Amino acid sequence: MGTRLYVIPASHPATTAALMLDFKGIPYKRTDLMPVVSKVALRVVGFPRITVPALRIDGEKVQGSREIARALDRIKPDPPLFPADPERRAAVEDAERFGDAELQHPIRQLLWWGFKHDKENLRGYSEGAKLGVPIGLAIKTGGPLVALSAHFNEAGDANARAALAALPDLLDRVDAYIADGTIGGAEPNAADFQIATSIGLALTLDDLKPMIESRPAAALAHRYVPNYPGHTPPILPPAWLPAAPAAA
Ligand SMILES: N[C@@H](CCC(=O)N[C@@H](CS)C(=O)NCC(=O)O)C(=O)O
Repeated sequence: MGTRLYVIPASHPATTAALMLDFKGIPYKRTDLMPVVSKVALRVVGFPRITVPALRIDGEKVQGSREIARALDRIKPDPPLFPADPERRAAVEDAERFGDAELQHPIRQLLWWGFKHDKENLRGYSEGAKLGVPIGLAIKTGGPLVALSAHFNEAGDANARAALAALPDLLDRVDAYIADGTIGGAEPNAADFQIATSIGLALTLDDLKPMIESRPAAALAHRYVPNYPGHTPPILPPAWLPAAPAAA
């Protein structure tokens, strides 16, 4: 049985799983799912949970970016996604957990807040995806799915604003992991792939770019996801955004 990765186009953890499969040199087929519809589709094909990434490999069903990292290392140990040294492994696992549990979601919420306010932006994020319907039609009729996704991701004004306010500290954490060598080293590890995709996705939002682009975090994203699909032109209320530094 072949390897198949189930994704939602431009999903950052799904991109993490794709990068890890490529790193391992494991060929796979990709199934693109529409948000919300994905929840039902994943259950129909036998996954226990309702989120992507979901991977079918060697007859096993593995779901979640962190679970997939461990399954791939078990199935094909070389090249490794985690260092052999226990202390270094613990540091990578800490950074990976941070990327999954703390960094992913605020960026997801800002993205869905943006789609809720202009669903036309979905087009770029779906580039190259095979959704079973023409993308123009999916966008035209996609209002209810966007509203539901924004709802499921709790991407209302208050949470989007809180996500934006949290971003500088989250980016400081990423820069600190790079500075102490946990990520950003010569060889990538699971935390590199986990974190780079969230930063890559954040960089597709013009409103977030100024907060990120001069940071080491941006270089990490350019290295691993140089062509992250999608673009959200300025859309957040200016009052939410940090003031631009005064001209000298
Ligand atoms: N922390 C999980 C995140 C999984 C997750 O929330 N994935 C989103 C896409 S980024 C999803 O499947 N959402 C379902 C939907 O939008 O309907 C992981 O890294 O695997």
